Amino acid sequence: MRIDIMTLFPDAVDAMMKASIIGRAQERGFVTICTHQIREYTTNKQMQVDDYPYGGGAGMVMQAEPVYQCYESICRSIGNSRPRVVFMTPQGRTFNQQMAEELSREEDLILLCGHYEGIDERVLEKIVTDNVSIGDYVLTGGELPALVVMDTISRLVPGVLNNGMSAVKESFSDNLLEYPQYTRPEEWMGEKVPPVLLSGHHKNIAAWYREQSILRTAKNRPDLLEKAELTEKERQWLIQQLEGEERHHE
Ligand code: 6GU
Repeated sequence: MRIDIMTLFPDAVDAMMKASIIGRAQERGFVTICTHQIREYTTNKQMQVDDYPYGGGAGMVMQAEPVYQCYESICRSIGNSRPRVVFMTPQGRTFNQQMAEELSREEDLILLCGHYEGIDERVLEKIVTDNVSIGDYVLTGGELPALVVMDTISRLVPGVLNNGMSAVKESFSDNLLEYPQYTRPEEWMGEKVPPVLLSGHHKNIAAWYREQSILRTAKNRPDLLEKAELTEKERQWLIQQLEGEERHHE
């Protein structure tokens, strides 16, 4: 998969994407991430990309032309194909795992990061296919959201994670959170690892994982639990657990 990012801060994006698992995925050729400096597509001497908003108001607006020329240059460099263009904006649809799975199936993808108070609407109308936000809070620019989106998408590309299963059976795939995990030593600061995990009884261990996932989701993300598929037995068990804890706190 290839991702092209249009930004005013390509160095910041490059630095982050060189690190860790995504950096290794790039070295091994599973994903290619190319940053593009929008400023390089200005035609004025000062290389200015922003200007005052028509109608007045606070702040500056990024001009249409440099963004458009940057986009055209990317399309030319990928054989004149027209990939989806994702504009990172707090006005977009809230990003989630399902959107990541869908985007990870694209061969090419372009991410557009805005700054200042926004980008001239006319270029957005011409090139943007998807508007994506990462949550209900406002950041100063689209770079951090673009990094979030790229990290989430990249790890779903086949081959990026060494263990083929690890991207599948995981938080959100079944609307349940991950169970707690433990490693050596068996006792740390007086706290022991749950005995079932040392039992070697795989069926009991799997059942314990499932219970812990359900319990965590109920406590931390009741909104997710409503979408999870629990058996009637599991629902009854959960009610008992939560009632038991309530008594414990009294
Ligand atoms: Cl995509 N951009 C900005 N500037 N702020 C955000 C966002 C995006 N998503 C949440 N807040």
